Amino acid sequence: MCEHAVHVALLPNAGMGHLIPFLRLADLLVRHSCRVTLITTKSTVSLAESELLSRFESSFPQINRVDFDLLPFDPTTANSNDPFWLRWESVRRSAHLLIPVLSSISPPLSAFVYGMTLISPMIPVTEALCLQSYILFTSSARMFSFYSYFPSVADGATSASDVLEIPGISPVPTTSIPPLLLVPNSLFAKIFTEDGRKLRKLNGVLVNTFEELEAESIEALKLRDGLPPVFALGPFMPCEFEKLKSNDGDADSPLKWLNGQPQDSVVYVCFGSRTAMKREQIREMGDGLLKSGCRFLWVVKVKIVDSEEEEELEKVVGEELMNGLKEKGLVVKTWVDQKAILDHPSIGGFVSHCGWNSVSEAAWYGVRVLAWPQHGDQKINAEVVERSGLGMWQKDWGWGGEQMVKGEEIGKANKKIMSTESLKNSALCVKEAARKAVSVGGSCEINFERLIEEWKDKD
Ligand code: UDP
Ligand code: G50
Repeated sequence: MCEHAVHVALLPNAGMGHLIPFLRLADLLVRHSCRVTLITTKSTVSLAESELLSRFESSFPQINRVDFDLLPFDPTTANSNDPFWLRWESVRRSAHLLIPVLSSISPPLSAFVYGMTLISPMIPVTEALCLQSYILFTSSARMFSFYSYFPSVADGATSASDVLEIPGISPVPTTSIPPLLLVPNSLFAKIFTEDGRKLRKLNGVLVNTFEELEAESIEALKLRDGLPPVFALGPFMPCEFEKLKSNDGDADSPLKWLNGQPQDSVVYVCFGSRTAMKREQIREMGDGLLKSGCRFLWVVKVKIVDSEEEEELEKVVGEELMNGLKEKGLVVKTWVDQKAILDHPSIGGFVSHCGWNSVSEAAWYGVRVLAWPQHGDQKINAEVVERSGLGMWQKDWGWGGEQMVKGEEIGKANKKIMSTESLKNSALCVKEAARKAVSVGGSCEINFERLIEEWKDKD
């Protein structure tokens, strides 16, 4: 690699939903001849993260890995039971420790790209070092539109109504607003608003999206005053290093099981890396899968962090239901290789919480989605799913845990996504557009070159 190559440091937030897109970005940067330094905390919150990092490290020996030593845990600032939130908070508190770390990286950095929840603490760091400051926004451009507009909502600039009018995009129903933002004085709302006000201090925002999936939001962001340039670099492609090794030989390996199923016959059910469902809802889901009459591959999650997953599936799902389920499908509680599953010809539909990585992967593989947003940004992402033709959204199910959705209804909705030909075709059109975006001369390539030129100019 030449001495003057662009050198970028990456600092992902905790959680697979953040780490995965950061590592895919690292892969993209390397393929564009950039030098990459990856900054990570010594220990990760979940086992899935540390395993992925070690696979990544073996695939990219040329990538420089730097440890970020956090300040000791301070129980007085603990404000949540969610281990990922606790980690985010402690990374924010430790941000200033990065000043000597970043300044000693050699060759000197052209830019620093960090996670979207770290804006306020990282700006003084990059200012102190005169370093170009970028975030990777790991959700949709629609969510970024909402995020960047939200401070004016918090200031009371908009009147109470059923929808939020954001310039240039279709209105966001107030029922789609992340619930934590509506909790008075919540720390989440405070950080979200405080950071949102500082966006103009950034040099740019990178988003894993593409024109054909989110034309409306991407266009609107170009026209909004007071925002840094937004680079739509997606879709980020699933990478080789993500491939799981240990499970491949297992008798119940999902991929082996899928090999025995007819084409386009299986519904894949998975709610991402950190969304646990209540037991009663898990049982209704099982009942629904049976009632749908479809084949299915169901990843059950009862705890937020993987390593805590100790309980027998029979106990969680119920023995009787579990026996019935075994006839028509496969139920697992381990981490699965989602990209390989979505790529499998037997998969027809995807019941998803609409975490943005899952939406982006469904788009990449052209798998139609039944959206069941559970919390956070997921309803706003589900709006993208619906509008783009990637899938359908059963809006009356509400947020996860808001109401008990009965098996009967889940069964009906599953049948519908599997049997609606127009949905199948529109999801395949999204796939075609996704592939076009990353092809030579596509939008991903064009925007990436623009970004790298910007970094070179400022070197
Ligand atoms: N994922 C996976 N196996 C699992 C669960 C999740 O590979 O068993 C991956 C999935 O492919 C996606 C990421 O983990 O890339 C989850 O990110 P997403 O944004 O969909 O949801 P989050 O976990 O952040 O809620
Ligand atoms: C996770 C979550 C709730 C939630 C979100 C999550 C988002 C994403 C956007 O990712 O809304 C975002 C979150 C925090 C932030 C900036 C941007 O500081 O559990 O709402």
